[in-house]
Amino acid sequence: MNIGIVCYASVGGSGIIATELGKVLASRGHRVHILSSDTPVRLNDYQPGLSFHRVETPSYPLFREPQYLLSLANKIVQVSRDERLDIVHAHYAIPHATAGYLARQILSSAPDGEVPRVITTLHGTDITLLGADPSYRETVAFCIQQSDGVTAVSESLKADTYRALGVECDIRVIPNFVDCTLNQRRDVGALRERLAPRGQAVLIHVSNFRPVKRPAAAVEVFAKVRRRMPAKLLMVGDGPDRPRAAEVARDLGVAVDVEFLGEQEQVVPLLSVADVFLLPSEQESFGLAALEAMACEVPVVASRVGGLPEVIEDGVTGYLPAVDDLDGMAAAALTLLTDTPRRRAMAAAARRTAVERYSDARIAPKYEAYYEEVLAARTALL
Ligand code: GMT
Repeated sequence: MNIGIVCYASVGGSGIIATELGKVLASRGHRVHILSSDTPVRLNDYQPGLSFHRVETPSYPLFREPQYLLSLANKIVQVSRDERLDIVHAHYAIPHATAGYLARQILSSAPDGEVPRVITTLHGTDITLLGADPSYRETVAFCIQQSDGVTAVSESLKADTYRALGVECDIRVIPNFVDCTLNQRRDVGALRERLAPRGQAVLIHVSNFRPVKRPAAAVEVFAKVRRRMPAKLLMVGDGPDRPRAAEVARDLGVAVDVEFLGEQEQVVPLLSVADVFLLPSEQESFGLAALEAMACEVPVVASRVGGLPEVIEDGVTGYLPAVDDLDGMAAAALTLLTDTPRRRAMAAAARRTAVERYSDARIAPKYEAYYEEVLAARTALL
């Protein structure tokens, strides 16, 4: 198949999944075209069958806002014509579902033009935070509904979409995935020695430090753990809540044991150092960062929200206290850090879950089958 994938280039789960999907599909013989405003973070090496199309958005003194939706729709039209795309797969509804809809309308207005099918994958904040906002709601709902196919990354997000947007289309759940060959625990003794030189326990938080991720709460949980045992916290990522998280670390007197590492391209070595992953998010439709930790044998302590209970089995691959129960999260982390046999068993279960339920080899065929189904529905209409 010829597949166009539209995604964000910034650090974030939807762009990562879109790019990783492009790589897997190309390795399975499809021709994949990734469309974005910049090279996505995980699109680092040349791969046969995979190409990148930059969306340029010209500025003009009259505009106070960049006209990205227009330039993206235009680019989808061009790439669809040049590459004869069968599928345009929009990752994150805002504004990608709208750009896909516009492009399809433009293409179908041309006589004898080939019209690709538009599939939208909902990732989370495009529904729960932004899509439900009255400023966007009607347009987002309309464009999702107009897609030829819609997927959501968890049952929880599917339910949220029906509830928040009132759409009536069928939504297929295809969960996120992880490359379990690349994402596996490595021997990083020297790095661990450097980051935790006195044999301290190592906790880690990886996110884009937006308010919804609550990085400051991760520091609060850590401070409670630190009161009971020697430990270090690695804070990986960057974003608006980083200064607040650093301030909380100072206020709670644990700044010396909290390392802010900023955005990191190579997270696997850092996960390989860690004993526990902290994800105290306010909302999380899936929690890709948690899944990547699990693939690296790191049990997760996260809030019991959204799609996290679908990914993390409470008491088996991690712990899921209520979102405001920071004491519970600290107690769960302490259980893992002090009970080594239990931590090892949960680490192994976490890896097993990643391999058996969420490996790319297991999930990519689900997307292929869905593409085929959507294309077959078109053929039936002709
Ligand atoms: O909200 C973010 O932090 C980023 C966002 C994205 O699209 O990049 O993440 C959402 O999509 C990820 C990939 O499907 C999910 O793993 C995250 O759980 C989801 N974030 C939220 O629901 C808050």
